[in-house]
Amino acid sequence: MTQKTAFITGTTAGIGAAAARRFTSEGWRVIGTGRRRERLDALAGELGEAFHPLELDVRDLKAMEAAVDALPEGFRDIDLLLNNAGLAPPLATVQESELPASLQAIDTNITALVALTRKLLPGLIARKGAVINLSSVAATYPYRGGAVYGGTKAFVRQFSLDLRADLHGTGVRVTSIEPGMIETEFTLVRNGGDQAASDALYAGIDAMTAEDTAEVLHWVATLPSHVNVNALELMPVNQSFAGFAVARPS
Ligand code: NDP
Ligand code: 8X3
Repeated sequence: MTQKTAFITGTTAGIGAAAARRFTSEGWRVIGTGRRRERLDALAGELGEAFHPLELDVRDLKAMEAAVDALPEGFRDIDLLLNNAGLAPPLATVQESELPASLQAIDTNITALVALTRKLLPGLIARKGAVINLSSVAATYPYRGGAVYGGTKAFVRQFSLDLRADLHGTGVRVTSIEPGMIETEFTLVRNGGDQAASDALYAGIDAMTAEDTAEVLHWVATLPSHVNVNALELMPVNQSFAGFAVARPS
């Protein structure tokens, strides 16, 4: 079997790091991005020659395109784009939210994802590759304080489905992965580095792990090439649904 190559954004933590480990352990080459150089170096030390680190803020579209154009021999033929880098602004109603945090999430979760996908599509079409996008249950189930995050993930879900239509007949597969609670640095970032708040959210619920998610991502990527998973929703058993909120103004 010829060695395949995955381009994974956000490999310095959480799902992306676990996916980089999982795909390289299965014989793939992985290009992994992130802003934190020391974490990329540590991962490169761990994974060896199969891993090509790219220190990159995905919101810097020019730098991202230049980095793709400068990929070394052996990492140019990309079979899988895993759009994983992303974050949530702090939980806040829109009326109480800070605009810069919202814009950061929109730029990262939407703009960068669209730009990188567009950049890599010619090669993915030529190789009949695949695109897997990290959406979220927040794309489908609204919750108070999550409008911008949920909005970005609804975009990712719909973009994935429409991209399938654009790629009709090319053999390129596209999947929207829509998980619930996975214990990563996601909540730490959302809460501005408050480890206690993150620990409290995940305490006692047996949340999904980054490795659980990497298992699903690898499964989707290695299904027979005539099978397309359009969208896949996942939750830990201990997370489900709440009812509608009803106000009774007096
Ligand atoms: P983590 O915070 O653990 O990891 C996020 C990764 O994204 C890091 O590697 C970070 O790298 C990278 N990243 C963030 N912003 C940028 C940027 N501007 N440029 C480059 N890289 C960036 O979170 P998760 O692993 O949990 O999240 C991964 C994806 O999964 C996200 O899209 C998230 O929305 C989604 N998701 C997460 C869920 C969860 O419960 N954890 C549930 C559903 C979806 P660095 O900071 O080094 O740049
Ligand atoms: C985040 C999923 O369930 O933590 O994408 O809001 S959840």
